[in-house]
Amino acid sequence: MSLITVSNEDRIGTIAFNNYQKRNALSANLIDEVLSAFKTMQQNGTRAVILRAASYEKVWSAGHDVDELPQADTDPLPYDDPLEKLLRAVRSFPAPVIAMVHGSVWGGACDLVVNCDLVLGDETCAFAITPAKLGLPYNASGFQSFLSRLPLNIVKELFFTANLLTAERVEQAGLINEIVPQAELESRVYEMARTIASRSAASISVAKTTLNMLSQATPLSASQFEYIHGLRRKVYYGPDYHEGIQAFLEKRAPEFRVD
Ligand code: KFV
Repeated sequence: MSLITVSNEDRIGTIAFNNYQKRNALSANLIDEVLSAFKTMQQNGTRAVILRAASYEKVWSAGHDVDELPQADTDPLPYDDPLEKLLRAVRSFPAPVIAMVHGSVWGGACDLVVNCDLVLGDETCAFAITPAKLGLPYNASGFQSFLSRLPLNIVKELFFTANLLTAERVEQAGLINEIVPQAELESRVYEMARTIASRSAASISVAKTTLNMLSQATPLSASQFEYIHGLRRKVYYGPDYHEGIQAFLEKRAPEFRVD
């Protein structure tokens, strides 16, 4: 059974997560379906894509499928991880991708939202980034995406507390373009997509590529990158990551060592 629904009308594509049983977790299978939908939409000359959940529920997406994370001693977020492939597909799609968010957004799904070009949410939307609950070392490209969108202190609050940030706070911080009342969310998102579709596709495509490159530009040297990667390696080989994943799988709170 399909884990997403896909539609396309007037060159506006819609990709909707449809696996609420698993809180729309971003499993490899779900991501495969999304990647294939993006490919078809690119071939069809789609002018804007809306990424949403199929129905209005409490959770928009629970993020990376934790069951598919390695349990220890392996980089949990390598370059070829399905989530990383999805983020690159959103960034490289030649037309804008708009996230339409009702409900809570967790972990890697927050990364997905900040990689979308535009984000509209309603008063129920809230964002939590939870690697500190899993003892997981987040990757540099992920931090960079958050930093290109949010002030450093907000990124730190999200990563250090793993608490949900409410709609009002994420709007103030600039993570989303606009909070819209729930009853108007869908019409506002599709209206924005129609406006984009009426403008020059060539102009928008080059604007997206250039803005993404400029906002991701970084002076990090190769040796600094390797230093960071070495720090990450210590964490995913260490006891916190092992304990964090086990605790999630056993549905209990993690007990991280305090020494
Ligand atoms: N991965 C795998 N399974 C998940 C999942 C996830 N991220 N989130 C939920 N599930 C499963 C859960 O195990 C349960 O399965 C079902 O979905 C419903 O979840 O076989 P089961 O027992 O039916 P519940 O019962 O927990 O749902 P609810 O009470 O509505 O709570 C929703 C929510 C989202 C608050 C809770 O499920 C939750 O805290 N999920 C984990 C959220 C999270 O920490 N996500 C970040 C994952 S790590 C990540 O994305 C990355 C990239 N990272 O670096 O850390």
